Amino acid sequence: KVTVTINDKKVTVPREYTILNAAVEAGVKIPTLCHLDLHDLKMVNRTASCRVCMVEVEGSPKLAPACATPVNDGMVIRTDTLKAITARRLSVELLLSNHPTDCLICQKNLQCELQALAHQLGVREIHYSGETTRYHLDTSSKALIKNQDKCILCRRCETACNLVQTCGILSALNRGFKTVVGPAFNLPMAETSCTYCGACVAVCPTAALTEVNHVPKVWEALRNPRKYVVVQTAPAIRVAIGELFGMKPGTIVTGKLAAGLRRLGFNKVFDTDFGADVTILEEASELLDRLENGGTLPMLTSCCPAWVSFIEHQFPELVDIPSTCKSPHIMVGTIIKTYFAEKHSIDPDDIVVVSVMPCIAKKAEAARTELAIDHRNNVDIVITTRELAMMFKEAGIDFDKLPDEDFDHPLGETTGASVIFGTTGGVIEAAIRTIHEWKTGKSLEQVEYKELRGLEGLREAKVQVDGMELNIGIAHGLGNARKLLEEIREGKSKYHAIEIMACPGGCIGGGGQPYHYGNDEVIKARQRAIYEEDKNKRLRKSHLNPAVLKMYEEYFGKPYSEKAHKLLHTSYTP
Ligand code: HC1
Ligand code: SF4
Repeated sequence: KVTVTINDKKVTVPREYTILNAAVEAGVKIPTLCHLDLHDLKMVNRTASCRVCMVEVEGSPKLAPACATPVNDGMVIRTDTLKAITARRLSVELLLSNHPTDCLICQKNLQCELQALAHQLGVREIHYSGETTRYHLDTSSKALIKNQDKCILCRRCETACNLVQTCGILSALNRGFKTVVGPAFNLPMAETSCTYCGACVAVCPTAALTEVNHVPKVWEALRNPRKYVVVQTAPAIRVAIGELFGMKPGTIVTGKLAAGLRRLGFNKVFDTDFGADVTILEEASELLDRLENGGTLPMLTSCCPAWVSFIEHQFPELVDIPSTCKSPHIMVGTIIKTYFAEKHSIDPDDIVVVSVMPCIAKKAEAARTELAIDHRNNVDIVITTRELAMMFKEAGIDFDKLPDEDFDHPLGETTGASVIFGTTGGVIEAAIRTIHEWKTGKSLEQVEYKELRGLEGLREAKVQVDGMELNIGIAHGLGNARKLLEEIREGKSKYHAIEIMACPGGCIGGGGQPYHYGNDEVIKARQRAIYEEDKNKRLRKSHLNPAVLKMYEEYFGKPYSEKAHKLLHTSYTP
């Protein structure tokens, strides 16, 4: 331990701390911009490129960046001297001098960290002017927009894409004033192996990387009297969207969410969790089939589209190992345009399915032609949690005053097993609950598998099921997934089943969720809320969902039937 003094306050901190870490302990706020430290998720950006956190260290003629300067015993630091304040303002003004000031119409308006910093420092004038750089807007992808004009070269996206996700798409090109961050040869994003995981979008402090905005398309569908517009919402939305209306992270707003969607005018408000329950029935059947009939092992979960795209691009020889199940929201879309449409005599061509997802990769997934049935996409529009919040605001819906309402039935009836899909570890826990009861024929009393929970990037557990020991692996973050895939490729994997989610934390940490601004307590609070929501559910096992069982009886026959295969499963393209 070492003792340092910051603004006259003494603190004793671990030796490996930076001045910034120590300042937090001392209760002294140092502004930052490029810095990012999601400690538990192991996403740390310490490039010290923005020079906003400059502080004075006694005895040193030069200012030091607090984020990248280690503490020493006896160090005396001041963050509030005229010299430090002037340097900070200078850095921000220089950034602003080459940054568009169209804040009013920017996708990140009021959510931009550069804007917030300029406000915090009281910047009212930019004293520098000179050459500015202007680039072409990259709208090539179906999921994200890259606006180089708004990039401040903080390198957070590079850290997320290269160090955490190991995708290697984004890096600095050129030198000096001409430096840009982009794919090799500055190719359009759609021509790269980008998985659209959105990890870069989640950490970009400005609007240099944002999701493609599909809100206008939803309004257009809702305005069209000939369209029957159905919405479904992912498990992770209900524990996060409240943050955009001033609620604490981890506030569960399931009832308000259903009520708000109804106010927007959707014909039906369904729940993706229904599809998660169906996924479990299909995926558990598939795993048992592979275990009992010598199929390919380990089986990998397939609900995360960024992860699917990652395996297709980077491990093409392994595309036969993920489960063939379509993801839950695609299943719900399929069920709406087949079972539900037939039952209610609605022409599927008149139905518009809108998915509200915490994820930007779902936008690209919904457009995949191999998921279509009779050349018809099952999900027509995907909007993120943030986009839905914009719609509520635009419609003047006072979200926190909404009453609690239920989803519409039958595709709104769900279990706790489907809720936990929203966090890392949840899909496999849900599957085990069902496999256990199916194999033993006995009711499982202890449904919470604590050994599958947590935020460690790679976790494993042995689960006993009817005398059979299942080795389970869990990875979240594509860098962690890569490690498990390399083991499989080398024939060294000991697992029977593996859950993979591309986003650190799982869907709760998705690239379409309210920004966490580098605070991993936000992700932890959402995770706690997911488990609490599961606890509050009357039914906690997918195979007991009465609406799902009724649908199988009326339409699919049984899980993993030929019809289920045709409509609810897919294949992957190496
Ligand atoms: Fe997810 Fe899923 S859990 S992928 O993480 O399997 O996006 O929330 O909707 O489809 O159910 C996301 C979340 C979501 C699907 C489900
Ligand atoms: Fe990299 Fe994911 Fe961003 Fe694509 S979406 S550039 S893979 S971090």
